[in-house]
Amino acid sequence: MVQDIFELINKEKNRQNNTIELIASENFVSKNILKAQGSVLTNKYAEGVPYKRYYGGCEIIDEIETRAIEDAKKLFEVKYANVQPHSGSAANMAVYRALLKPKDKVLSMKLEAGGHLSHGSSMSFSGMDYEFHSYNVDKETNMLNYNDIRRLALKVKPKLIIAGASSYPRKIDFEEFRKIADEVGAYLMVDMAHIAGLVAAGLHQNPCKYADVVTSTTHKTLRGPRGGIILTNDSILIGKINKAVFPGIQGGPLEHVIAAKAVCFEEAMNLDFIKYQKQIIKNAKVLCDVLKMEGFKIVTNGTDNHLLLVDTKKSIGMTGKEAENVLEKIGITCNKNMIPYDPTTPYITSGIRLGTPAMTTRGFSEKDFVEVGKIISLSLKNSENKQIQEELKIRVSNLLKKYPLYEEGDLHE
Ligand code: DSN
Repeated sequence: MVQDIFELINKEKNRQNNTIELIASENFVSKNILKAQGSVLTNKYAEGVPYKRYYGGCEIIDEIETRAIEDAKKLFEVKYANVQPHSGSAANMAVYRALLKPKDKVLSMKLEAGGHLSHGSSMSFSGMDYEFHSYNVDKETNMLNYNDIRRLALKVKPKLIIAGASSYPRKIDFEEFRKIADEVGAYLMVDMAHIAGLVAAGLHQNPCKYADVVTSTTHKTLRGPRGGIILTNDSILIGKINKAVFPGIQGGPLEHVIAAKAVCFEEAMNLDFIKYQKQIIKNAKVLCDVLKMEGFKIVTNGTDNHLLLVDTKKSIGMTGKEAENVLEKIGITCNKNMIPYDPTTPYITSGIRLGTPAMTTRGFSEKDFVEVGKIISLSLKNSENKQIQEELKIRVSNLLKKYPLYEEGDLHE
């Protein structure tokens, strides 16, 4: 029955309201984004690009998609944008198809060092279709070592180098990557999915200045709807990219999502958005400091961005999987995560990844993240003590009560 679905949606709304959300790639969108994404635009087919469609009745859709493209270009100071990719992986796939032939060589960041599945994992289309080689982070510092990457690039001679990560807590120097790519005659693609909000706010180097192509999702720090975008300054590449997206890998664009992307870009141009992004970083630093004070080992010993990686195995002898489960029981959601040189598997892991974008949206400031850090520490160190876990559940609930998220009637009931 349809009603069951709406009951489940409502339950999920309650779960989001009643949980401290620390998954670094998640966020809470505005009501305007929810409204655009839940709109009648879902009814429309619009294969093609604005003003060159394969269906009639696209005159309004053309205006909406053009608006999204123009806003994306303005926000990231770039000449061309494709806003149609259904996801970050689809954006990456389209770029590979635009730039590469099957089996071409690509150099990207190792998954357990912080990379992404679509950057060449053997389990993903990327690793199956192209010959990926990977660079690691430094064994001592766990940070990117540009000399090592350069040496590897000279050896591999890739056609494409990918910069960008899913769990790297430090700034990435895209200018250095550009120099390496130029030296070996490779294209440079930056996947800025995690840090797109920080880039939009001017708090991280803008990869559009250095890369041939930049891909991103719109739903992480950027706080938009779930989806992808592709940006470039190259007038020839944009043609190839547009063709790779449609008809290459996708059919009809999701125009309701594209409208929501336009809302997201508008929101990101607001001064409040810069304040929000600054607070994300402040909160991540505080959470990191508290956990360090509590004796936890943090990968790279700190963070420059919205996330941190806790080495739970070295800190308290707990796998990431166990830590994720313990925290989930007291109302804190995070994800187990491989750490550099992790001897375990992605399903077990030696650590957890904690991100501050979602709870910063909700209104958490530094003092709240001090409390979050203390709760996490107590919970993980006393995982067998039921009474302490019960007390911590109450502390989680008290924190959440101060910052309501979606109210009754905000969403489909
Ligand atoms: N890898 C996911 C994450 O960062 O959570 C996104 O694809």
